[in-house]
Amino acid sequence: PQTIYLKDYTPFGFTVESVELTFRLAPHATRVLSKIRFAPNPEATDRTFFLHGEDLRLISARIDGREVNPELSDRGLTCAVPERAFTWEAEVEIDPANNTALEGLYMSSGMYCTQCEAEGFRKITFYPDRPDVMSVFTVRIEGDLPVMLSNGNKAGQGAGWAEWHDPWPKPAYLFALVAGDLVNHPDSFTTGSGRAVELNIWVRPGDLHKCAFGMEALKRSMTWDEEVYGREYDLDIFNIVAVDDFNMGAMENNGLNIFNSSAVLASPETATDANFERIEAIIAHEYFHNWTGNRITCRDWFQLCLKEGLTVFRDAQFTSDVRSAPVKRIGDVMDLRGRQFPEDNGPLSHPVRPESFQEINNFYTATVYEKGAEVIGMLKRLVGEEAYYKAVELYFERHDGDAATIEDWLKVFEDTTGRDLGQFKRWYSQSGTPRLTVEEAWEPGETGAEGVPASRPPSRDLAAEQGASDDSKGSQGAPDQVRGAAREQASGGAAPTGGGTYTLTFRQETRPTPGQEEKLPQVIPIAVGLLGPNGAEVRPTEVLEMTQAEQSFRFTGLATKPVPSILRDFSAPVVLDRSLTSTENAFLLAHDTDPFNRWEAGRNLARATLLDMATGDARPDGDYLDGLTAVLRDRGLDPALRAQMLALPTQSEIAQMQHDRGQTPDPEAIYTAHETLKLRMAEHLQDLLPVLYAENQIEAPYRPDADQASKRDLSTAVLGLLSRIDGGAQAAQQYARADNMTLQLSALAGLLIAGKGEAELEAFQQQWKDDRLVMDKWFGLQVSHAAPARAAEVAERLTRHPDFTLTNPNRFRAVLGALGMNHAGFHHGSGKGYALVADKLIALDAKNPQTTARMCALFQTWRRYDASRQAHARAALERIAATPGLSRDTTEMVTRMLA
Ligand code: HT7
Ligand code: ZN
Repeated sequence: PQTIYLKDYTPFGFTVESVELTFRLAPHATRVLSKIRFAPNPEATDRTFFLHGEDLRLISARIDGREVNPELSDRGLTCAVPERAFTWEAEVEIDPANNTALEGLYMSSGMYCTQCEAEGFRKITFYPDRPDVMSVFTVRIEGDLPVMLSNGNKAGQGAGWAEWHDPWPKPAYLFALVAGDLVNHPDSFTTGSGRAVELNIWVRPGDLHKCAFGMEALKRSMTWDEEVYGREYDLDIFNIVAVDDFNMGAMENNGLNIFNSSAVLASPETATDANFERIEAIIAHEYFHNWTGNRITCRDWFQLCLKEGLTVFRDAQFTSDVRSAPVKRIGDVMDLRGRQFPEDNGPLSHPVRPESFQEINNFYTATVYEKGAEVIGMLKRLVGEEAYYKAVELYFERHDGDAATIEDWLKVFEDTTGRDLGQFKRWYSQSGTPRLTVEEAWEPGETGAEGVPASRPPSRDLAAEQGASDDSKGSQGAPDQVRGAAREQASGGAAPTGGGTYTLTFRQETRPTPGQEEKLPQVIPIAVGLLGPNGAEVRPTEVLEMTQAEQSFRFTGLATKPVPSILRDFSAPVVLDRSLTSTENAFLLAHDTDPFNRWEAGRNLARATLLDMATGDARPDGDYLDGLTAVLRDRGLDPALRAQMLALPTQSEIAQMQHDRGQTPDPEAIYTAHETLKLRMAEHLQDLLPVLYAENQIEAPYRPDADQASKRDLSTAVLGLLSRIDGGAQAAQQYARADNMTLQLSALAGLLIAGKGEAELEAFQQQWKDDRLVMDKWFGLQVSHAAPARAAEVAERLTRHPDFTLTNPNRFRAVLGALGMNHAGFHHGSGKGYALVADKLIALDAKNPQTTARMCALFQTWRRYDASRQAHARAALERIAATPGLSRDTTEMVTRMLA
């Protein structure tokens, strides 16, 4: 397969002035007529007229009305064209009903729908299918279907036809069409400048009761983007459509967002609190793309993080504003560590802006999205809140209507702040997770605390020996909300001052990653606060700007040796390699004013305990259990935060830590340690658990808001532990009275934890057999709760269930994805987990390469394990690689993992 390089970018030889498309819909023989006005592009030198096109049957082609005979290949066509503007017309035939790849125009549950990002439009008609070719589209849809939608505003409709016109020039990847027997949940929104916008969520008739929450989330997102970023919606209508068969979460097509049903449909009876929160975030994400992605798009696919990193960052800001900021931050960091860190430190490692690819669909990754968002967060921290919004304003002003690059993005920050972001740019080009080590030094003042006048505030210098002593740099980052709160709490008592100096010396190192042996120092914003020995904060958070491989920062004027709280709010996507004693962690768990680091301290204790337990028969650390008890008792703490404190590091996180320390993880031992620790926790907390459970029951009718969800989060976490010591009694009671899916599912999980639940599983199936989204939960739950030795067997049995199908990615992920996430089950010593996943991926690849390739990543950590497991995993990967006719997508993934 061909490799495409960022460095080879050249503009297309022609501009596209307008696009007119006519669709004559028929399941197996849809005709697509295109009329495209091309003109020579003055900015290009290469005038080769190549149009992408795949799986198309060309019926006819004309230039300026005259029949032409283009040269066809399996990737597209070339044709001789005039050296002036001309009109290209083509008619092609496609087969949506047989399109199981879910790219281009396909059918799902009887409706037509499209997915064009990244390169799906070329399966609809011949076109320069690249993001820097933008044009105005007019679309006519002909067919015998009640609802026929496309991008932009409605231009007309009659019996058997509808016309749409999108006034905003867009690349082909944002084209969309939907047609089917759909019903709508309507609403409206008035923009800040007073324009009325018609809003609709379109669904299959039986799903109309599941739209209300999504609609409210949409309106909240529209308001938020106006208030926070000053961005108004720009069309007369905004349509969302729910589709059952969909490769990812949702797609931001101009004015016609298409959603995986799981990312928009929700009712209290069928969706959990986590589902509601995810829906709110995805609706916001797709809506925010209207400006960061659509109005300003990407010059080429290497710039994907320009729209995705920024939009993930924006949706996280939104969630933090409408829910709890610390809970959101902790959740995002867990996700980053669980998905992005293994990617960044394994065979699939690539920079936030990759420099080459074979199949772009393989680069919609945690690195591009989540690390890409972290990079924006660091930029904001470094330049400060005010400068950040000023720079983004300039970005919108300067680049509206452009297909832009990361260089354009960084330039607006350089122009507004006067900073040189040359070194910062390494975050975009250097792969791998930097590892930060820290050493501390304390020099007491000669006369101790009393020697310094109280009027002299403690201060911090950049150590002189580093040659850079611009003290203002470290305080450029304006406090964000979390740090503001920390400062307020600290002001309860005057900070004791003295003559002591405290020095933190950091070292950064990034290990080699595929294709990058040498790493250069990166700019790392390290948010630090200092606590006094009694737990009071003596220095509020400030952002230290590390730019060198090794760098010291000095804090002067301190009365006593402080306890540092480092990398507050997870201020950079790095591994902080700092071995604290359990007493120090317990101190931070009890006193840190930064909610993230307080959680992290508890997490450190849990990690240390699990590592000990996985390598010997050590007992749980007493400091951990006592600290946890104190936190759980603290009624002033958000219940959701307490639930996060109660959650253990995942088994794969422990495996990752062992691997980082040069040990070979044993999944069985880690599983046993995990199970044992949960049991010990339940025993230790046995008096408190029923109290917490009772305190967090809700009498009021179900609402998916943060207040209620937070209480249910804690009662769910508590029930999980309780089920280990009460034989599932509480879970059985909860199951019997549950009137919403959050309670029903957590009760079912509790029963499975207690080794019960057979009857309830059957009842659940009977109750929900007609609801695909709920049945996905039923499939997934059984696999994720299966004991390691049985997980592959359970998954295999479920793949023989009559409702299992390869054509629905949600169902495939529910079973095989859940097996991949069952750490000890997937990595079971028998190799059965690997073999089953390989079998199913081989079968899926023939139908849906995109989902197959994404799910191949389950194997990315295979080299961490022992020789026998490695042999099983290698055999599975080699079997996939050797499959005749394997897709380009999957070939690239397995090749990278086997390299
Ligand atoms: N921009 C979209 C990314 C995407 C996608 C979505 C659905 C199906 C296939 C897809 N390929 C790429 C989604 C987003 O980031 O918002
Ligand atoms: Zn996105």
